[in-house]
Amino acid sequence: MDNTKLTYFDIDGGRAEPTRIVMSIAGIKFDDHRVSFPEFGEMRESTPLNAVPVVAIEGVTYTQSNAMNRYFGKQAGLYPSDPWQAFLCDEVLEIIEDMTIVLARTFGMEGDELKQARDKLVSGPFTRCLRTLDKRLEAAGGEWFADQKFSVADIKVYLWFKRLMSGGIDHVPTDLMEQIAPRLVQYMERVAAQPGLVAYYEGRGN
Ligand SMILES: N[C@@H](CCC(=O)N[C@@H](CS)C(=O)NCC(=O)O)C(=O)O
Repeated sequence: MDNTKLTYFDIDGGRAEPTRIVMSIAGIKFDDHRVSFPEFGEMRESTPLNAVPVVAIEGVTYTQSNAMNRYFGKQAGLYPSDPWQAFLCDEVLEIIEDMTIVLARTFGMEGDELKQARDKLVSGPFTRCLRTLDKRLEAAGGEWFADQKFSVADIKVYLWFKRLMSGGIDHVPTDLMEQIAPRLVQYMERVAAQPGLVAYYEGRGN
């Protein structure tokens, strides 16, 4: 599928980053179209839901990052064929989507308002998310979230927590995972060492 164009912000993260990696692992040649925030402002209304990421396939523009993760994930061998394992994979994808939504609500806040909102996220949804993922990982055998192997769910979890605890999201402690679900720290290292991920970032020069 050479006629594929993925449009998203020019950041190595966010909602499109798992899709970029999955497409690269699948060996799909695509136009990695990166736009600045002002450019997004100009093109926003030309997208179906006034949002990115969007993927144009054979000239038709589609939305929804997790649909992209599943579709390209199947082509990369990173999405379970067994229905139950697919459910476990999907649950994790959607948990991270929920976390993305609640975090996005705090963008644009400042000062005390921002601190209060972020503190609430840390003690509420982010803590619940970490506890739930810790349980799920243990129940799935301790290494991967689904199918006993590396999947799109692992890519999504890894990228989300890497960014969340990078120190770049104000008022979110960088040791949050260590505090709440220390077993996941080792999991993060396992995902970071996956050859597909390593090759993708080597190819990007970082
Ligand atoms: N459910 C959609 C959500 C897309 C979404 O909300 N994208 C954000 C950026 S990550 C956006 O474009 N928001 C509109 C805006 O900022 O004006 C998906 O997963 O692709």
